[in-house]
Amino acid sequence: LNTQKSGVGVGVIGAGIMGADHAAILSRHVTGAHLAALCDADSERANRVAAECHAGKIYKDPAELIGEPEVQAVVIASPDHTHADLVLACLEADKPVLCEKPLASNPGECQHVVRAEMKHGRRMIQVGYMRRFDPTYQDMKRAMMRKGMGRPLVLHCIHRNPAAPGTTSDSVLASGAVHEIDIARWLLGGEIVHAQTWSPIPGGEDAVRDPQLVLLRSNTGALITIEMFENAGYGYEVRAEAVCEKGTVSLEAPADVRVRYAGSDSSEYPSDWRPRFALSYRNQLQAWVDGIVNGTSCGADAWDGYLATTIAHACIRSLKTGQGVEIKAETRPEFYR
Ligand code: ISE
Repeated sequence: LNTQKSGVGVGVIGAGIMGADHAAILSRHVTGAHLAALCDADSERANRVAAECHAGKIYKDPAELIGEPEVQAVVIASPDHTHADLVLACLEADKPVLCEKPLASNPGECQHVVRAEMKHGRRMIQVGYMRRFDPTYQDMKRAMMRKGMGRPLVLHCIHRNPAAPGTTSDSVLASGAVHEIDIARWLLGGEIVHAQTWSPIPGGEDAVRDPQLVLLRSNTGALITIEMFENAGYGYEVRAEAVCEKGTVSLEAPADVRVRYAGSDSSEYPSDWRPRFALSYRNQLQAWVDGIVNGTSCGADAWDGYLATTIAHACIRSLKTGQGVEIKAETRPEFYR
């Protein structure tokens, strides 16, 4: 456990599943930083996580954590609708921030954050699209780019959770499918210009339309399918397959242990995403801290966060209207190149 108060002082906002995970990673696995403070509206939860992770200070109010002099950089892991205001407060305080996905609740708020960062004049924001730091996705990208593989034509993505309490038809896309949207942009290059969404669950006042199937088209001509199922019941599973001109590259659900017994062959699925992406979260936090120390940036930036949310909202519109939705391909601003 890193109980030394050396390196970058990091404050974590939110002590829920992800906040607790980030706090634990910071205190156990990240070098060059320490967990300076933790904040949650629920004091009991904050106290418990702070004790487990040796957080220096505990706050209820995120504004106080952001203002704390020992906090030099901030991780935001509070509910999605709070992200934009908290990121803006970090910019205001001139503190680098790693914000859990999505960057904000809607494209307009994301745009506001992007403008504020550009006005600030220095790159301060990383968005927690941690799959970019996952060794298997990195291997997949390398394999897709190998000489002779040819152009990627189709990318199939499957993303299933055993259960996601509070799922809404919108959150399946705005909170779940955003991961696929981001990783598809990262794997394929190019920009997504068209979205269409379907669900086998008919729409209706209280209907939670889960699962959903999304078809995206990139301006490279590539097609992307996303099957998003938040309440699939059996376990956590993420898979992908890229179909290129001369071959395919597939990312299987890694199963570490396989049991052959009594005439059957079985393996287990994790009960949520943390074991599957444990290394990604560690690598992401380490790279973020290294970037702060070296003055460089990495991972998904605020522009990527804006695009992921914009595309997810086009998917939401398509689900509601039953029509395909065109997405304007925007040029990445100079500031984010
Ligand atoms: C969850 O909301 C997340 O954000 C995780 O990163 C993702 O992998 C998981 O499937 C989602 O339910």
